[in-house]
Amino acid sequence: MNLAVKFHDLHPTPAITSLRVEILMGFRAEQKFASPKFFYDQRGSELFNQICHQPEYYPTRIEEEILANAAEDIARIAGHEATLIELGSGASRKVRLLLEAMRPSSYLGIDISRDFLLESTRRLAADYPWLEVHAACADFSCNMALPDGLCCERPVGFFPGSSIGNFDPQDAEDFLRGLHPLLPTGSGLLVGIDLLKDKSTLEAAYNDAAGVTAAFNLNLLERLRHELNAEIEPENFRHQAFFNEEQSRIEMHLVSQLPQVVTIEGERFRFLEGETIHTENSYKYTIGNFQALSGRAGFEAQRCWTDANSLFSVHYLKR
Ligand code: AVI
Repeated sequence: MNLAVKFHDLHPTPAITSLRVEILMGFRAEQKFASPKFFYDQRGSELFNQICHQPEYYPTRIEEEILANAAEDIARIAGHEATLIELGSGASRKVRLLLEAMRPSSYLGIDISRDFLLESTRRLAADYPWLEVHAACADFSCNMALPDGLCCERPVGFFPGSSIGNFDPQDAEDFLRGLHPLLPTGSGLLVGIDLLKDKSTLEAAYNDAAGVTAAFNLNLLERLRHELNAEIEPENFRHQAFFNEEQSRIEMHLVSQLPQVVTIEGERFRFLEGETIHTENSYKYTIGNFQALSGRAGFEAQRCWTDANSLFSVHYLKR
């Protein structure tokens, strides 16, 4: 094990307990649903990483372009020697675009997928020997305190990828408010937000031709089979993603291809043909709508960077 990464297990067994409780609750609802945070087991995290390289999935490519162009500007506004805290750090790829310009004193990656987190923070520590690297396995959608022993004088939050778009707007506001203990008054938060745009570009991004997003969505059912001993056949479901204009969100569903009964932990769930499990919402904002939302949550908009086609935006907010 590379001791260069200081690992903090904030919740020893968060995922499995909440997986069981939350999946059963979601399957009992009239519109069956599952939280998108359950996509991210090891395989799901790998598939998400592949999604980010699909030609139709513009958010990653464009956000990286914005971050690379704005890195010096971001460093000027966020300052040097910060503790950079990445929420949902995944492959810890985008942060690399900021490290040389920002020269933070330490980095804390927080992610729900333990093995994936360890792998990516170890790589980061190896590539940036001057950086103190910490990793914490946690569900960042729950209120969280900093790990003991992490000195955090100048915290700067980093929440890229428009992951905040996976919360309903009210939950997004509550989530930002919940970051106050982590980011005290005066600290900064850098957030990536996908922007509202034409339906065809949005729908193509969630229906890539190579079928990676479909595999990512269906992998949730594999996870239920392996971790909850669910009797459920992934091939009896298909991926669906569409833009709901009224709600300004992409919705992802798993559509039952036939009338069927699935069993989870001995409980039976009946599906009609065409009935769906709603697995994800991905809200799309205008710059003004997002700034208003973050303002209500106690974060003041300081700067916003976007690309030439206004596909994506990166915001620096101040507490
Ligand atoms: C992580 N999150 C911001 C992605 C999104 O675009 O909502 C997850 C994703 N789902 C399907 N493709 C990507």
